[in-house]
Amino acid sequence: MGNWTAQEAANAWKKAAEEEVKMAIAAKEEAERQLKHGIQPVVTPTYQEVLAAKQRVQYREDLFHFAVAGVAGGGKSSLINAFRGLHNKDIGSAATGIPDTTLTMARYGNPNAEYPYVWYDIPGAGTLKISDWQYFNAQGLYVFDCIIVLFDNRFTMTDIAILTNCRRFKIPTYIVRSKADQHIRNIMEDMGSDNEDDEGVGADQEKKLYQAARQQFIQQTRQSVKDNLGNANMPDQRVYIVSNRLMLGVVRDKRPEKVIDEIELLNDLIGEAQTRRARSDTGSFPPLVRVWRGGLRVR
Ligand SMILES: Nc1nc2c(ncn2[C@@H]2O[C@H](COP(=O)(O)OP(=O)(O)OP(=O)(O)O)[C@@H](O)[C@H]2O)c(=O)[nH]1
Ligand SMILES: [Mg+2]
Repeated sequence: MGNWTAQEAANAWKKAAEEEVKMAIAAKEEAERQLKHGIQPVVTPTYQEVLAAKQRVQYREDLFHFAVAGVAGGGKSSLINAFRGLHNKDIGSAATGIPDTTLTMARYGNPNAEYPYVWYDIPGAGTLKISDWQYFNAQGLYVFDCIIVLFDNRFTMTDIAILTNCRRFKIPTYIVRSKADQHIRNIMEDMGSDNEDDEGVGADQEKKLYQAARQQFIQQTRQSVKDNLGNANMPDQRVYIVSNRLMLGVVRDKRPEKVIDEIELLNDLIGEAQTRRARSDTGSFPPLVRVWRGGLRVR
């Protein structure tokens, strides 16, 4: 081999090395671009992982497993308590109100063991130091039968990430906005309500203000979810607007006034469980009216 060919070989080698570096940079840039656009690497759990995740959550074929996911402090535990007919301070209820209360997944059966529903309060994605898609898989969220994505102030990319993952695993999802009572009160104050005088002269004015604030809150919530889903190229999906206390009232058949979507959410969730059961043909969930003591009445 002469000098020239050695030089040529060296050049070829150098060129190949450069090419390799170029490709590595391109791959890195592509990964970063995808990251920036919230495109997640597709990670499919293995059969063993699914089994382990089911074991962790004590999955049972004869139960319907609802998970409530969302930001820390958004009202997940409070909503689960309401679904179970419990006040936040009742014995057996999920702890609420302490920042980052729920750091590990907690499981809550229905107080009446006869009812085949079980609730999971899962830690907010923001409370853990892992990315959105790692959150979904790390928490084993793919084993749940239905996932409620709860948000309080902003419908975020984290919420979108959960919905995207649910689509991948064909898990039915419900988008819920919590604390409607608080949000409406805030808007009323912005509109000039003094928050007093429920009776006298100002009562009428307050009622009108309430109606206006409520209308505005509902409209803004529906629009912002629609926009956010659209921006993320997700199909449109209903958002259920609720307050925990009114949800509790509905569950306890107190027929509270001022409900927004509480009754429909409860109905639709139970319907979801019943549909699944009908599909899998392994028996049927109790009819709606037997599910919660007192039953439900649709508006
Ligand atoms: N006004 C109002 N307050 C609510 C509602 N839901 C929850 N809260 C309050 O919001 C605070 C947080 O509620 P939690 O249920 O603890 O929220 P969380 O999402 O479980 O919080 P972490 O477990 O810390 O992630 C508590 O003080 C609740 O009382 C609601 O619908 N209306
Ligand atoms: Mg909690």
